[in-house]
Amino acid sequence: MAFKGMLKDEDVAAALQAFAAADSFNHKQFFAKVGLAGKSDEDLKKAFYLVDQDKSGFIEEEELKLFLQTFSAGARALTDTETKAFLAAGDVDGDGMIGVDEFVTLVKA
Ligand SMILES: [Ca+2]
Repeated sequence: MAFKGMLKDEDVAAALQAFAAADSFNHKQFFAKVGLAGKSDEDLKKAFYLVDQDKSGFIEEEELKLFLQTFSAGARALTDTETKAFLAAGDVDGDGMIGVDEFVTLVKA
C-alpha cells in the first residue's frame, strides 16, 4: 500500500472497514482511526502527495472521490455526497480543491 512505513496495516484495514458502507464516511474519524491525525506536518505533506495522484499540487474532486483507494486499492470510492462534504470541510479558500496546507490543517483539526 501507498502508506507503507507511515501507517500500520491493521489501522488502515480497521479504518476502511469502519467506513465500508456508502455514505458512512467521516473524515475526522477516519484520520484518527487510520493514524494520520497524530502525524507530523512532514508526514502529512507526504500523505497529501500520495492522494494528489496527478501531482498537480491540489487534491481535486476526482482525486478526493478515490481517497480511500490511496490507502488500499480495493477500497470503495466515496459517494458524491461524501466527496462534496469532504471537499467543503477542507477547501478553506473556496477554489474547489484542497491544497497541501489545507490538507494538513484538515487532518489536524
Ligand atoms: Ca491533483
